Amino acid sequence: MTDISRRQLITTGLTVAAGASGVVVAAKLAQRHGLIPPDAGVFYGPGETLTYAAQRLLNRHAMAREFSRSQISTNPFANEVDRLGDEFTRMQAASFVDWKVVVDGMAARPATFSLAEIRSFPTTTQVTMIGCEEGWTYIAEWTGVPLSYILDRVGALPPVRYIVYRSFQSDWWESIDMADALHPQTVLAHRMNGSELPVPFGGPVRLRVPRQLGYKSLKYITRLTLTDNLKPFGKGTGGASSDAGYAWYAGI
Ligand SMILES: Nc1nc2c(c(=O)[nH]1)N[C@H]1C(S)=C(S)[C@@H](COP(=O)(O)O)O[C@H]1N2
Ligand SMILES: [Mo]
Repeated sequence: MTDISRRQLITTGLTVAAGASGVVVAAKLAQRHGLIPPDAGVFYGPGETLTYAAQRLLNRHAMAREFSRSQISTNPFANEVDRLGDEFTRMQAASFVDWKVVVDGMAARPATFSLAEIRSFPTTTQVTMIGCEEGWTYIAEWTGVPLSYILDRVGALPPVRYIVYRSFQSDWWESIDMADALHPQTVLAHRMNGSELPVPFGGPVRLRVPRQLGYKSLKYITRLTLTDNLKPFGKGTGGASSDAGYAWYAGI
């Protein structure tokens, strides 16, 4: 079954289960579980909310498809990024010894981790596909620290509902909810295909969110902020992409 027909089935199933006024009931259910995407009412109607809520309620633990090593793309396409600038070049020349990832917001023990510390944390490895909204995809092996490990380490407080993550490129920032943040395949990736993550692919460290489209897999991660409210960030829709009109929830 394709992802699209599977998604339609889940949405239909939720609507049927909810009865004749399915959409209304499902919307209430979604509200109760905090499953209204932050961009609802800006660019999306009840249909988008229902898809997001249906995925969240029924599909929360589903794994992104994993591939075998023989399926790894031989010529992966690194999407072009804007100029990273002199400070980045200087850090790159020094093997990113000065690279830091700040973890702040609703944490019992906010922390700043060096790249060396991040590399010393436990890792998982996945062979997954990344896909751009523009249509191209590639398969690669990513190794990284589960985001759940970082959240546990800093003592994420119970009200946290979203993780806002930021890039060295200040106009690139995104957020995910806790279902994705705690998902076992969501990792702070620092290796790709058995080597240190190359700069064109987001090195020294990128967030891999394989359950969502490529634009949620932010490169050059510098900061993770734990929050219960996305309104204070940017235009309040939860990310640079959603502020610009793309879906905040880019589930695949
Ligand atoms: N910091 C930063 N992160 C980014 C981007 C970017 O330009 N800058 N592009 C995004 C988009 S649109 C996609 S599709 C993926 C592309 O990942 P790739 O370069 O590994 O192909 O990275 C995402 N992360
Ligand atoms: Mo993209």
